[in-house]
Amino acid sequence: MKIKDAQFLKSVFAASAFPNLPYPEFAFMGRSNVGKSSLINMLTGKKDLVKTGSRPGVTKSVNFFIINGGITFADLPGFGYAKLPESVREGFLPLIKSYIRDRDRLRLMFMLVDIRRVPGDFEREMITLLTERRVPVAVVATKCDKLARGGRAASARAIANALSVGEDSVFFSSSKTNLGRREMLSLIEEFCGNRGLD
Ligand SMILES: Nc1nc2c(ncn2[C@@H]2O[C@H](COP(=O)(O)OP(=O)(O)OP(=O)(O)O)[C@@H](O)[C@H]2O)c(=O)[nH]1
Ligand SMILES: [Mg+2]
Repeated sequence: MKIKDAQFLKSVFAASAFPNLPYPEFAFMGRSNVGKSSLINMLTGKKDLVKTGSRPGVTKSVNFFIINGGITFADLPGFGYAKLPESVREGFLPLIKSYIRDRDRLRLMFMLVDIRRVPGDFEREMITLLTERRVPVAVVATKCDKLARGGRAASARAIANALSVGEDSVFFSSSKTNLGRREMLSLIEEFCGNRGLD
C-alpha cells in the first residue's frame, strides 16, 4: 500500500481520553529509545510527523495518527529505559496496559526490539497480554543499520527465541535506510482488509 496522507490526531495521557475511531488500528510499542516514533516517520514518509529524540522518554503519551483518512496508527510511550529512575521507567506501564485492554479495533501490534539487544521480561509480559486479547504481534528488529549485515540473522534468532516466536516473523528495519518499509506496509494492508487503502 502507499501512504498518501498522514495526519496527527491527538496526544492522550489517560485511558479515558482514547479517541473513538471507526478505523482499523495499528500500534507501535517497545522500550524507550528503540525507535518507535522514527519508524512511524519512516513508514509514513513524513520525517517530522512524530517527534523523535536521542534521549529516552521523548514520547510521553499515546499519540494517534490518521493514515489515508481510514487507518489509525498509535505511537506508544517507551518503557523501561535502564538509566532512568524506576518511577519514570515504569510510569507509562498503566497507560500502555489500558491501551492493549481497551482498543477493540487494534488489528496488529508492532513490537520493536533493538537488533543489538535481547528482549526481556517487559516484551514477554506485553506479548502475553496481547495474546490474551488475541491481538497479533509483529516483532520488528530496529536500527539494523548499526549492525553488519552478516550479524543480523543470529540476532534475529536470539530475539525470536527470547520471545518464543518464529524466526521468520522478525522484521528487519532501519529508519535511516528504509529497510523493512515495504514489508511492513504490506502487512498493514493485509491486516486492514479492504478498508482505508485509497
Ligand atoms: N541508526 C539508527 N538510529 C535510529 C533508528 N531509529 C531510531 N533511531 C534513533 O534512536 C533515537 C530514538 O528514536 P525514537 O524514534 O525517538 O525512539 P522511541 O522509541 O520513539 O523513543 P521514546 O519515545 O523515548 O520511547 C533517535 O536518536 C533516533 O534518531 C534507526 O533505524 N537507525
Ligand atoms: Mg517516541
